Amino acid sequence: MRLRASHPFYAQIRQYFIDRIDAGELRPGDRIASERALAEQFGVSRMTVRHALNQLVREGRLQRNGTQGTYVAQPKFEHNAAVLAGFTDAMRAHGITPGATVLRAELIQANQRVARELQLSAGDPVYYVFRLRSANGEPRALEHSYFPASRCPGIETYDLERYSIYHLLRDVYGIQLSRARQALEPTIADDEEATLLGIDPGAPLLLIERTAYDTGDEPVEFARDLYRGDRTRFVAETSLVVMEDEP
Ligand code: 16G
Repeated sequence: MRLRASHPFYAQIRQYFIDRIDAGELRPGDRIASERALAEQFGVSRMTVRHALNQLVREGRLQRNGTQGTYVAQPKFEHNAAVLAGFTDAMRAHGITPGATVLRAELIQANQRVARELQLSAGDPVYYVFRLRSANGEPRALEHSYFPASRCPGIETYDLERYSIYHLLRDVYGIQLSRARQALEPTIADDEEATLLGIDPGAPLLLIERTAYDTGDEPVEFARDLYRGDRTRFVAETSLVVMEDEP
């Protein structure tokens, strides 16, 4: 492929890989030629090649395997944003083994934001659970979840690496979730988040905030979850809402 002088070289190399992946000429698991070989092929510096490859890795098109090389990544996991499911159930539904590492699980006082979401007063007791979630052993998301202490006393004493919190809410506390309000926005990983998720600081993350309600329409969870942008897509099916009074 001849690069055009009018466009940044790294952007053209990035597009070249995107086109070949989308066309199915490069398939998940295929190994990408070395930086040196690509630099020669395109007649550019290795720095320029690396710039393009780094961007493709951040976007989840390519994946690095330690020092062994760079490969075409598996397609991103699609979370159905229109279905209220916990991480465990969402993964199992796709034959993926979910994992959890508990980083914190403690009784704290709700701050203003958490209190507002859970319809409590600031300072009221809430359980805070901070977990690293994995899919088939690969880090996927960081979950900060808050539950009103009065609804699930002692939840922190359960082994939250083994049990799904949504299953505990249902089976131990008799809480039936019925709906959730979710907001999705982009953010980037800070140093700590990057280390935990095994990505570079500054890599894209999807922040999803969820307030989940039970069948009595009382909020039972407020969560701030950070999903790896290179491995995750949120998909929601919509249908046309016909507006009355519109011409
Ligand atoms: C999901 C929820 C999170 C909940 C968790 C429970 C989203 C965006 N977040 O990650 O709010 O705490 O599931 O998972 O869906 P568990 O049942 O596996 O513990």
